[in-house]
Amino acid sequence: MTAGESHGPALMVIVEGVPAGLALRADDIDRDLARRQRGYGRGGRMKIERDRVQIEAGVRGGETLGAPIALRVENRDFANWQGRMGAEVFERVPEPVRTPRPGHADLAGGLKYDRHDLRDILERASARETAARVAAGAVARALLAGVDVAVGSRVRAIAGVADDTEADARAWVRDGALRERLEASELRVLDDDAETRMKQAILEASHAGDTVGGVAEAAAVGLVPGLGSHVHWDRKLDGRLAQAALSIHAVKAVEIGDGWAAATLRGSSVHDAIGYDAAGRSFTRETNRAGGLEGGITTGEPLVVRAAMKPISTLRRALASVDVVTKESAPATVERSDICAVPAMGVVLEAMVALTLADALLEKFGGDSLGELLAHVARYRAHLAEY
Ligand code: EPS
Repeated sequence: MTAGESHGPALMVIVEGVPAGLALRADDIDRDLARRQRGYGRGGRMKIERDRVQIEAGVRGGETLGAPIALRVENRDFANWQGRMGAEVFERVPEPVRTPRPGHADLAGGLKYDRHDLRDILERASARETAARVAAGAVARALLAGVDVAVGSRVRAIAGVADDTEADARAWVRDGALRERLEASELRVLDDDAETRMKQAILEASHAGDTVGGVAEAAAVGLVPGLGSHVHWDRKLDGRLAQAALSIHAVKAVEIGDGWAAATLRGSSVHDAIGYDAAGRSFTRETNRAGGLEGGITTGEPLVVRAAMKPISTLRRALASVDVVTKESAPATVERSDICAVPAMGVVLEAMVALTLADALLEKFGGDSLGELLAHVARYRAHLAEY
């Protein structure tokens, strides 16, 4: 559970259920927080913040205790919002936000929570909250790394410009040249030419007072077959991943494996034929169009989830709106904002995938300590070889 407003004192998150004995350092979390802050097309806020985690509880001497882990990320910008944010009664009522932005939570949230200063909605609806998710996701990532699972992301498209570079997730998620290329790229892409054209589109949108969206892909490698389940709708891992991905700010569509494209093809060119590797005593696939999931269960192939982000709804050239008090037409509120946050969304998607997979892992294997969890996983791997 996260808490925190965009311009409040801090973002917080409590992560529950992590076994004892997992090595966890603030540096591991800060690395992901920094990755979330990057990307061509970000707004002024990222120049103010230097997101760093404070581990407040659940970790002692660099190892988890099995207790709830409490994390805090300070908002440096809070210093600039004295008298307008914070829990104390205001000395002077701050200027209210009264013209909702089409596409943001402003109007729907204002109606629902009966607030006429829409700042009461937008502060919590802001994508700033994803910093807390990324902090929590880094804890999940550390747990997954303990069972040799790695999660990464790449940007697939921005403003209609695609990076169609074919690359096996096993190659770009694990450390190596491709991963380094992704981390060095301002837009987290593999294709330099596509990156140039994407940046141009972002720049043009910026000049026009507009914003752009796109698609990011997250992949997890090293998974055992058997996480998730076919037996109930809410235990199917694809459904749970879709919920996790769609909960990210501005994400409007999710795709697993070949997703939408599979709907246009024949079954014979969609499903992944099965083979057997006698030496490795494991089942094999030459293709992975299913994106690592069949029947809501991991197959052991790379798990591939894509999320489509709409353009950010704060437009410098504002769309038409209505003052929620006077009901008169007025341009929508303009808050400082990003032009494009697709690379950051990819890092958030990694966090949501990691959290969902960590849940599924603990559900299947359990264990109060890391040692117990690893023993359960080892026994299951031995069963798979004997199957
Ligand atoms: C964000 C922080 C926010 C926005 C952005 C994401 O900070 P501020 O409102 O001070 O500029 O930049 O959120 C949105 C664009 C939005 O519409 O909510 C962050 O930390 O990622």
